[in-house]
This record gives sequence, structure tokens and C-alpha cells, in this order.
Amino acid sequence: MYAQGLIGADGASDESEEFLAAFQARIDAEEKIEPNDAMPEGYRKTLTRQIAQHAHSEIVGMLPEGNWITRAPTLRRKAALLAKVQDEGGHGLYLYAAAETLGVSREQMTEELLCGKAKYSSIFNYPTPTWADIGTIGWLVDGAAIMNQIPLCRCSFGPYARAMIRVCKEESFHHRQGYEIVMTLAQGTPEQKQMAQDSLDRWWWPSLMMFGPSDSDSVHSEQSMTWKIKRFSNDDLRQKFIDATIPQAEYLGLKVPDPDMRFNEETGHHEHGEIDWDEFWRVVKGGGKMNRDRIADRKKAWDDGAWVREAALAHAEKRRARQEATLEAAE
Ligand code: FAQ
Repeated sequence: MYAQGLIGADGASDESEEFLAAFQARIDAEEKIEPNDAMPEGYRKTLTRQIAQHAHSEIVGMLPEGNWITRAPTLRRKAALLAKVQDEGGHGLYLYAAAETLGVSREQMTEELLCGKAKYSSIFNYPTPTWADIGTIGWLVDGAAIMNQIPLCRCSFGPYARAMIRVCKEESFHHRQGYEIVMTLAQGTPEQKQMAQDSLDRWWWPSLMMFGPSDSDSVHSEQSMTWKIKRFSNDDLRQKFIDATIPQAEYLGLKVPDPDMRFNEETGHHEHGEIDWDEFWRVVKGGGKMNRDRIADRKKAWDDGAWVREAALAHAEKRRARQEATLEAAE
């Protein structure tokens, strides 16, 4: 799906042994790499790929929740949901801007998303049939996102790491608002509690899949960890998420849909059952329930927004011309 060779490759770096060793020494010394620094082409491509996928996920991730803005049960819930969805849009913009510093334009990235060549998180290809899903997304999806993104605040690439600091603060608010929605339902009528349980049943496994394939199948992890783009492996982060989330489910009186889940006293970890990797790859390759709708909706939003982009560019050009004329008149 994702043609990694298409974007972010300027072929500019001299990749001699000395160059690569000097670059790795900077990484090992925890120096931040900045956009104008020399960097191996693979580092640039890996970051462009990951940041673009991340940006797309934030933007496509607005759709399942946006679906509920007009149907939120109270004014307070509606205001919080509106703010959350706007935050996700902002995250997408910081991330597209961070990717642009690597030499790819936002238009190129968007084009790759809309023509089906770019990936975005598998989680956003699932439907949101009830209000409980909005709570569960905040609790599980934002919860998983935080677990994955806190280490990215220490990513070796400066613009990505700095963007992640603000993103994580906002995700933490999202997580709490989601948990509070699920808690209200879980402490409500039996029907409301059942709604919360059904939603947990729908989102549990897809949330675990958000962390990516198991370490043995993760093609990028080893190199990304050497370059300190990633600080933890996919399985390690998945485990941290499970260990943090199971007590939260227990507190709510809800049960994750995994008959094999058990706490191992010796290791201090919750051991989970088999993840259905066939489902993961099917969804990643476009076969999820909502893949087609998500891309169609995103394409419509991009096309409908063309006049806004044109007007903003025309306005910027007008301001530039006016400023130039003022400067000329003053000389
Ligand atoms: N879905 O070798 P790895 C959010 C692909 S933001 C689809 O392990 P890597 C906020 C992967 O791209 C959620 N594809 O790859 C929010 C690669 O394919 P490629 C997004 C996936 O990059 C909340 C192949 O599998 N977060 O939720 C997925 O080292 C609520 C092999 O995988 C980020 O993007 C997947 N789940 O590790 C918004 C965080 N997993 O490119 C709205 C930054 C893997 O070779 C509402 N990204 N693949 O064709 C990362 O940390 C990493 O990119 C991983 C994957 C961990 C996702």
C-alpha cells in the first residue's frame, strides 16, 4: 500500500562509513538531529514515512468521532468532543509540518493518502455504532496513543520530538474524557453498562493491534531503535498498555474479551491471548469495514476545502505585494 520510495528521498547525504559512524555517535550522545543537519537517507525516509503515517492517522482519526458531534447526549459532552476532534486536527497539522522539514510537501503526502498509497492507523477503520464508542476511543485508543507517543517525545529528530510534547498533553485530556464517559455508562442502568461492555468488546483487540506487528514481524523496529526514533519495541509498548488498562477495566466492572488474559504473579505482567494478525493485515491492506468510507470522506473534505486553500494563498500574495509596495514607497 505504501510506496516508501516515493517521498522524502533527496539522495543528498554522503554515506561513507565515517559519515554513518559520526551520525550514530550524535544519536548515541542523545543530540537532537535538526532538519538542516546531514543525515543518512534511510533515517530521512524512515522518519518521513512514520511521521506522514502518524499525521494521516490523526486526520483520519477525526472521522469516527466527528460522526458523533451532532448526536452527543449533552451540551457538555458535545463541547468536549468538539474540542477533542479539533485537537486531533491540530496534531495532524504539527505532524505534517514536522514531515515537511524533511523535504516532502503536505500536498504530496495528502495525495499519497488519497490514492491509497499511504498507510494510517488500522484502528480508524472500525465503525462507531454507539455513543459508548466515543468513550472507548478516548479510553483505549487515546490511551494506546499516549503509551506509544510519550517515548516519541525523546525521538532523536527534533521537530518530531517537540511536536509530541504538546500532542501528549492533549491526548492525556482525551484519555480522561473518554474514561469518564465509559465510567458514567458503567455506573448507569444495566442497559448503559451493557453498551459500555459491547463497546469494549469491539475495540479491545483493534487497540492492541495499534502498536503494530509483533516484534518478530516488525521490519522497521530494530533500525528505528538504533536511530532512537523508537525507544521501545511494539510488543513492549503493547504490554505496558495492557498492564495499565486491565486494572482500569476492573475498576469499571468491565471485562476484556480475552478468555486467556491472566496476571502472572512472577513477572508482574498480564498475559494476553493470541492476537488475530490476519485481521490486522487485512485491515491494514484496505479490507476493514470502514477503509473505503474513510478515504472517500477525507477526499471529499480535501476537495471541498480547495477554495479555502486558494483564498488563503491569494490573501497571502496580496499581503506580500502590499508590503513590497509600502517598502518601495518608503525608499
Ligand atoms: N496500522 O515495522 P513496523 C492516534 C505498518 S495516532 C497500520 O512495526 P514501525 C491519535 C507499518 O507502517 C495513531 N499500519 O513499523 C488519535 C509498516 O508498514 P510500511 C497512530 C501499521 O513504523 C487518537 C508495517 O506495518 N500512531 O491514535 C500499523 O516501526 C484518537 C511494519 O510495521 C502513530 O502513528 C497500524 N496500527 O512501527 C487520533 C505513532 N502498525 O510503512 C484520533 C507513530 C504497523 O513498512 C482519535 N508511529 N503498521 O509499509 C509508530 O510509532 C510506528 O510507526 C508504529 C509501527 C508503532 C505504528
